[in-house]
Amino acid sequence: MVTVSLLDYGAGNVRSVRNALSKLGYRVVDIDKPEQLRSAQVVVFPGVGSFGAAMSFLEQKGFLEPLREHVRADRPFVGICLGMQTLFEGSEESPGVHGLGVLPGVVRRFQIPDSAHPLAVPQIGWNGFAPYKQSPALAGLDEDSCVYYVHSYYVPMADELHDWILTTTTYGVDYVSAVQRGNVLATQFHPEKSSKTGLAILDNHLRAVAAGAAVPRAPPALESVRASAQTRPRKRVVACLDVRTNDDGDLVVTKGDSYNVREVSAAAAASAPPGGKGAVRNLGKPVALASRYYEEGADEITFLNITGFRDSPLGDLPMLSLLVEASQTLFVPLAVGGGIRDYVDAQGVAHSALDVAAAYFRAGADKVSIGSEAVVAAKAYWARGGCGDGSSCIEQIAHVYGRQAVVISVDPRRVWVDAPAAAGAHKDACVESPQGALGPAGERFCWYECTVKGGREGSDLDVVQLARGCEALGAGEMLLNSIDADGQNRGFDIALVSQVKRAVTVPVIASSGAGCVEHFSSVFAETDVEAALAAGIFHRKEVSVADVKLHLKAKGIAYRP
Ligand code: 1PR
Repeated sequence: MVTVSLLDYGAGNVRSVRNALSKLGYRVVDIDKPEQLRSAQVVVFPGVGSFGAAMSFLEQKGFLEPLREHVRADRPFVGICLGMQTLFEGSEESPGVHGLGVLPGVVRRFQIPDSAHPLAVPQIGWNGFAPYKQSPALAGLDEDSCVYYVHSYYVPMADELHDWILTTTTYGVDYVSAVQRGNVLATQFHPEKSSKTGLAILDNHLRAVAAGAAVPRAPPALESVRASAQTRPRKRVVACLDVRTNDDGDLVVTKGDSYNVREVSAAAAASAPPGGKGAVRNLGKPVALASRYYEEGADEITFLNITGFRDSPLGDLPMLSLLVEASQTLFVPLAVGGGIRDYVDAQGVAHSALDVAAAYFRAGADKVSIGSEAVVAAKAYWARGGCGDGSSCIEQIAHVYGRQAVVISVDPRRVWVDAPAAAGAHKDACVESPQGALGPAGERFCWYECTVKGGREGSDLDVVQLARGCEALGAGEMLLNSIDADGQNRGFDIALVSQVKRAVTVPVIASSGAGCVEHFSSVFAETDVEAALAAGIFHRKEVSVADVKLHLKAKGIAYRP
């Protein structure tokens, strides 16, 4: 059995790399000392966080020289994401910080989106990889294969990299998405999050290394390094599981209508005690449902602890054990939300939002989504005149884990007005008759108020203010729900989605209201969102994730097969 030594410095989700390697049958041990690195059979370095933080970790632990020697000596190595970038001389992410310098060149930042470069930064999602040369690592993969990327910085094409480049990818620019020479492989994408394709790349390389046969075929004759073929980012289909305990204390996936998750049928009302409520709807067990969505081809899975605002987030719900279990078998990105905030537990011990997020990352989450606290943070940001002060949970989590790990879960509700002027400070954020709807008194305009505590309380913040404020504080993505559209099966609120998408440069996930496959193609055709999420139709088996993919294919929308 091959033993793989993992260079884990505790930032972000390294559990998934461990899980992927174990699933493939490798023995995984941790590297804690430079001597272990020197004697390691195979080293895997899944860098997470920022370039500067990764380099300072390597330096403090005395790993810089042993790692350089390991790669220069062509000993078996897999670098992932930042684990690839640190091989270079430096990065625009951390000016002045030296990389390992075993490969020439400096890592660059993607352009901030503008009309010439409309793609969101960070790149979060699935994209292709075009082989620049043939390698055992890519054996058996077809040309439509996709892998998962999460990054704001990239390795530019350069002639000096000619004999290193393994694959190239297009995201506004053509860049180097994997390098390989002999036993050393490093990928910008996350194989451990790239479903069966990613696991195949890891396994292919490690098997080839063990057989002494990892050497790729020679690259094409050098004229000037050019991308091998253009690739396309794919629209993501996300399955969401709202999780809570029911009245019997069981952890269940539930689903509401406009956020009411209790039965409201006449029969349920009749059986409820006087003044009581219908039972919490139970649509299944979280990990079993998530596994079904993974097999059906979900590009990402989101778990929301929908009562996290009122309970002790880490104590009252077994979200952590749920993540630990899910990440053992689901090799796509996992997001978790609910209760990311400072709190004091039943024993009087204080926990910060960063502690909660850290526990989620260690348990297997790739991203955390912040709801109620994001409203608090954005209000404070605007109250300071549009400045951060480092104290918000968004800033703190983004600082340690990177902005791509911080999603804002927005819970907006329509506020109807006769005319934009009646919306006061929100007049510029008014839209007319979203999806042809009118207010209860026939009002033609509305703005979207951000709510907290799962819609139980309103705020004087509109979605544009929330999205812009949170982006400025360091959020990397918006998960845009709609209390009005939730569970209605009438389609996404396109006016809302367009408004938020126009307001930010980070990726946006449209959520709430999907009732059929056509709603997915509409939201992708009518807005620029990167992803669309659904819950109810998947849980009730009215539509499968695979049905959505087939429909996107028929409509010519780029999707992950
Ligand atoms: O405020 O940071 O503790 O986070 C609480 C989280 O729980 C937020 O992400 C919030 O959106 C979520 N949440 C709170 N209450 C509810 C509820 O339903 N009563 N669920 C809730 C939000 C919306 C989506 C749903 C889509 C798609 N549910 O999760 O999956 O609307 O549904 P559909 O396709 O069936 O229409 P914090």
